[in-house]
Amino acid sequence: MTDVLILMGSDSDWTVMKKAADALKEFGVTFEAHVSSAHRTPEKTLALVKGFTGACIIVGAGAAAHLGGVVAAHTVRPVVAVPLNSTPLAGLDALLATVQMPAGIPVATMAVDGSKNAALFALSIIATGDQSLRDRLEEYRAKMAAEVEAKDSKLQKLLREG
Ligand code: RP5
Repeated sequence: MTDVLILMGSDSDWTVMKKAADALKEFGVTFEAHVSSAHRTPEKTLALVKGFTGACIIVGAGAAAHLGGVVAAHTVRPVVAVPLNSTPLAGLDALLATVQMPAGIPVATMAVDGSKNAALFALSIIATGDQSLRDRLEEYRAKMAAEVEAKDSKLQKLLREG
């Protein structure tokens, strides 16, 4: 059983969605990733969702982007969606189609192209039942904070030196 299922509407989505896969890898969380479209391969999408027994599903899709809603309609597992910038509307189309889900079927929507946060959000969900993963997420944030502090020290030094 893998922890996370990543679905994307097209292989053209992989460049962005790979960042989610990389973040999951970094935390040692297992995943499978598939190209499966809500409208081009609806039966395959349904089979993948119904067959998934892990914790969380991440979807990435551009354009009308109903993949998140369609996936969420078939599972009560948490669905985290990444609206993708893949049309002349620069992701606004995908964002609105995903974030404005009617009440009853929630889809947790990240920023346009926000695939890394999708992985981190999925990790937070999994971490509710996994102390060691929770600790690693705390360490990750502490490291980020230290990096910001280092950048500020550098800026302060520059300002002092005029
Ligand atoms: C969506 O249409 C996909 O998620 C992709 O972002 C967009 C364009 O797909 P391709 O024409 O590149 O296959 O379904």
